[in-house]
Amino acid sequence: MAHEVHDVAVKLAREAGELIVTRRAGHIEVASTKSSDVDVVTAVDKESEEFLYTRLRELRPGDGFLGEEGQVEESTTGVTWVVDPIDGTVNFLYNIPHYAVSIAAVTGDPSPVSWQVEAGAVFNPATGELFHAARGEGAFLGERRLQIGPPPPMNLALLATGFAYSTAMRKEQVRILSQLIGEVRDIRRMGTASLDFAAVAAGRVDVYFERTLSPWDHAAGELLVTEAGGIITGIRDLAQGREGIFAGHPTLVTQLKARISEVGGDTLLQDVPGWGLE
Ligand code: 2AM
Ligand code: CA
Repeated sequence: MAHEVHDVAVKLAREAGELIVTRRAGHIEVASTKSSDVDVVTAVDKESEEFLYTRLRELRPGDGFLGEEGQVEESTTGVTWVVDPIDGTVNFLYNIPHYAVSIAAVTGDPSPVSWQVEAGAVFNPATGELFHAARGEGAFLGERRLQIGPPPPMNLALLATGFAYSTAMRKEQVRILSQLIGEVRDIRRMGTASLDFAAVAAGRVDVYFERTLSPWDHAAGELLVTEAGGIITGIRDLAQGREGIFAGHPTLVTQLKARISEVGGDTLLQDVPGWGLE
């Protein structure tokens, strides 16, 4: 099963990737905004999602679908496709070559609390890099197998993170980072969650932490990390998800999680005043 859906994920990530990079050669403008003025959608996000939805209906009739731009289909087979048709939309808008199509096949209820990720593909069409994994079969960049190495001490760790679209939440995140910046090698904010997970799997950063992500931002990325020998966990004793997600070597994740808790970075979202997103 993992193998079958893996091949579909890879094929469609490439196809949708080719579509969005071709569209990027033309004029791109913001079509609408979502949670806030800076949370943008272009016509290409919608086109890419529509394309993936249609292709999956052809290739995998009966499977469910959960896409960022609103397509939802219940599964009758037990498999659901969790899809971000363009992850890193702001990078896409500015033509920064760091955006991706992220596709995962999950079984069980398609929610991070309960899903099992069977396969995932994260394709950056601007660089041609394809990260992919099937459950139990390893994570790969192209043909190269990925394995997370021994963890550096925290003061030599490169930490990746991202900011929410809500202003109140961003201010809170900067407050936390102002504590951590003196305690790690450096911080990266690259703007594309799925590629942050891929970077952890590929050893390009040591550890990653972010809050307020949605299921399509991390479904495929999770499997890249766990198949490369890392762990995925949430804040406090919660499952990974909207409240928070950590990815990396188990030792480093445990240390970072404890430190973030010490500086108050695990306050529940509902308790961050005016955090502003539903
Ligand atoms: P997007 O480009 O598909 O919107 C930026 O930190 C990364 O997190 C991007 O991958 C972005 O996905 C994703 N993201 C989506 N919603 C977010 C939110 N509410 N807060 C933080 N990051 C979000
Ligand atoms: Ca998106």
